[in-house]
Amino acid sequence: MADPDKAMDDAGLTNPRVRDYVRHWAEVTGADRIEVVSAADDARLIEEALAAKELEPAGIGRYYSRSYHKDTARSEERTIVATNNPKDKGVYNNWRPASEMRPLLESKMRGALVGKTMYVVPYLMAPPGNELAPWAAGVELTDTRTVVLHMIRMARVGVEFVNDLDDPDSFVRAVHVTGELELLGHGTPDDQRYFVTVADERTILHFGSSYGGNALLGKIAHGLRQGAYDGWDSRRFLAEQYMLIGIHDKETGETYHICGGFPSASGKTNLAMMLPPDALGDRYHVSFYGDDIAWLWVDEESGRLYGMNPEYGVFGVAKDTNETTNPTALHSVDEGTGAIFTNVAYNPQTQEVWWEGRTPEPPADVTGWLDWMGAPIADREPGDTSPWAHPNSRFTTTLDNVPNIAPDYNAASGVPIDAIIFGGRTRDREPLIRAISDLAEGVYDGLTLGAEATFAAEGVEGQLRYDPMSNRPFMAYGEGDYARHYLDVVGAAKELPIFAHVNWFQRDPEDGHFLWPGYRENLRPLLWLIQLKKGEVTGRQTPVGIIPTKDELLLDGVDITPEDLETILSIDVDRWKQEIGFREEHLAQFERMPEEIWEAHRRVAAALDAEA
Ligand code: OXD
Ligand code: MN
Repeated sequence: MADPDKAMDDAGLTNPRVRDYVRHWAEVTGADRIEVVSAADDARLIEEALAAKELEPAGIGRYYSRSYHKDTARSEERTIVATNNPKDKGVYNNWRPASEMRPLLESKMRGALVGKTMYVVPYLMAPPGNELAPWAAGVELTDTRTVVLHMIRMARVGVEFVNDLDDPDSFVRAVHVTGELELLGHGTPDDQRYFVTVADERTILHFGSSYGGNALLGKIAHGLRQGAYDGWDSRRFLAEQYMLIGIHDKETGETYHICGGFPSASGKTNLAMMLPPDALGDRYHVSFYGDDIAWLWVDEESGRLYGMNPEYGVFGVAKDTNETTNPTALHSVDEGTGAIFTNVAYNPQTQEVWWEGRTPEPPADVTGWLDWMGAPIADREPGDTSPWAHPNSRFTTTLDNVPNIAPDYNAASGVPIDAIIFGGRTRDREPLIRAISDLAEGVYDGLTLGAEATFAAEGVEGQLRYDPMSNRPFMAYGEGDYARHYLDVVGAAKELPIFAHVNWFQRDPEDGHFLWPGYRENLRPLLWLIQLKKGEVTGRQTPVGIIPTKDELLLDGVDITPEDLETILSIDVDRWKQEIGFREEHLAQFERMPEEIWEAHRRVAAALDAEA
């Protein structure tokens, strides 16, 4: 058995409540060794991980890791929010009683670290000194060194973030035990994996995975689920799966901040890392704050809505990241950045990595290349076209490696939010952008956000898989209460942000081509949105929001036909009426949906009827 007190003394971990917690779990898990980690341990831990073959070199100052082949993604069906109050049950949060989950997880974790090291990772999910920092401290206990290395990249890590808390008890207790991955019955009726947030006890207990989305507990479990619950419980803030960017106008010297949610595979990371199109680059600069999480609150002094990215890094999907889609991401994982790649294809002879969409064709010379499971590509049967990299393969890198990181990303104050945008992946109906200035209509729009089902078999043709605010997998409490809280937090701002819905993915019904070129050009509708908020343009009112006129969009240098432009700036009233029916069913599932949201729904429906 380890000596937790000695390990904590040596590391200068003084918070008495943290010490109690570490002692408790050292005893439960039976860990042989305890190691308290800070960011300064990174180089040593990297060396140890290389020596143990948990990592392999991917060029100078970059690393490669491979996970167990069934452990490559978040598992939504195994993810549970537990509390002591059955009223917290929602449609999406997979609620269970805390009294059932806590003992179950303790029993799974009991004795699980005999012969192993328990790493103690104190972290902060906020810029230091931020107004929400009291909800941002946590201590992850994990048995996996590569999880520690990811946490050091994704969160601020060190004992200084928990030693001097105003309330020494106000940290999230986040316990991660990987378990014997081969024996967990992935996807069978006897699945042993449990990813539980006991939200009203501020305790996260994750058993059965070392994949980032399940194992980096600061990120999704604390940064989203626990953060959302705390924000509601305290009535102070929102924790959202949003990207956050700044747009700087070099001519006027002003900077605008936009945050927003996009369901998976709708281009959120690419948007967050966007460069301005060449024609606008002299005037505008886009800066990156974050690609995945924003916490939002009203700043008391200015009365404005503020936002910050609680994370310290990017855990991005590698697939389709290339010079066109996201050159910024490629530079953020250059040699020397300390980036870690997971489940991409790897060539141990040349130390190169590759993933689908990195280049149009895979490397022509397959010598030495291994697919994400470690199988040589050269041994494949002719005609085997299975991907070299896992579709959810990832890169992990810290924020300051991102070339256009905002200069004030670490500022305690956070930044004022000018606009909140939602964007799905929709092949028809949704115009390029529609702006909404009414709060309830904006929140209603977020609640009815969705993405097209990927395969027709998954749903009715033309019907979305709804993903309210892109938070469906992270909802911590009931959706009606969530809507109420969203209205209250944002509604308390003296100057409301403008809302908008964007869609980069409309297609031609005949030949399927994308009507809008996307990527860097996406800055143009966002600039229009800012101009609209400032009263510099008026747009055209439609039943579902204000859309730009052709002349208002800065279109110099854009490759688009007049017909395609016409389509993405118009509203298909019949398709929208069909959508209203789907929305009604979607919203009706949720208890306690505020009347303001239903009124917004009826207003939009009536405006569409009047249009017909
Ligand atoms: C996610 C992620 O799974 O950000 O959404 O990794
Ligand atoms: Mn995400």
